[in-house]
Amino acid sequence: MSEHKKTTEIQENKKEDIKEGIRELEQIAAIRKDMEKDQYYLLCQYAIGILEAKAKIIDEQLSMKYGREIMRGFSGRVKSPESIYAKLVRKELPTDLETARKKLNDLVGVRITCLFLDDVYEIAEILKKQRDITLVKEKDYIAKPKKNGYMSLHLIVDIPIYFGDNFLSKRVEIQIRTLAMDFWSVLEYQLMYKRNVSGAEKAAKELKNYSEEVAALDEKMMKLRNKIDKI
Ligand code: 0O2
Repeated sequence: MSEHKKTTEIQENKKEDIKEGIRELEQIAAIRKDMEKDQYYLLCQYAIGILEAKAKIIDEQLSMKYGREIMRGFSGRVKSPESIYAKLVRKELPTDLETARKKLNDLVGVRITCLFLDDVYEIAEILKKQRDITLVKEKDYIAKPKKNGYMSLHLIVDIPIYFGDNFLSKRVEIQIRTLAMDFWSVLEYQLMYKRNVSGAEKAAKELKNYSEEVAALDEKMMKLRNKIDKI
């Protein structure tokens, strides 16, 4: 290929990349605009607030039952337009909020962290029994960790929101995991952004091994706690 042809091709590719970048930004802006309609954020925050109140009560209930600390953290987030867009692209779906509302389960997400492995399951059981919570899907990445080693219990639920004269159902993803699993996933999340960088593959392997160590440690700590309880 002649030098001139090569330069023209590079310039054409650059133009295409810029056009693609602009299209992407426009679609993210459209998602953001739609999220600003119909009190979307307020209703999502409302759902997070309801689950936070439930988590607080469960924490107190179990703390009284066992005479020890149960939960260590609660956080909630509304998925950002950028993250919605990226997930829709990953799933090869149309990149608009309407599709996201139909197809993504984690537009609203809450995370509960606790000290011990059995607490994860007890918290989940209590939540599942609540009359106003409808379980849509349960994913036990503790019993069956993801390929990369990710561990967490995910409950996809629908909860009712009463808002003025209106009633609607809001889907929320509840992630419940131990502190050790949470600590692990923070590092894995950072690694996700460095996937194709040199050294990332080696780090991913090391992290996968640590996931097994986390699982073993969680198990040992729970057994030790039981022994200490009997002393
Ligand atoms: P972000 O940025 O946290 O929002 P589904 O259609 O429900 O079957 P989905 O939603 O991909 O498919 O389900 P999954 O695998 O349960 O993932 C939901 C969320 O769990 C993710 O949201 C992450 O928050 C978390 N998660 C899942 N897998 C991993 C993992 O390997 N590492 C870490 N660190 N977190 C994970 P997002 O949208 O991917 O990310």
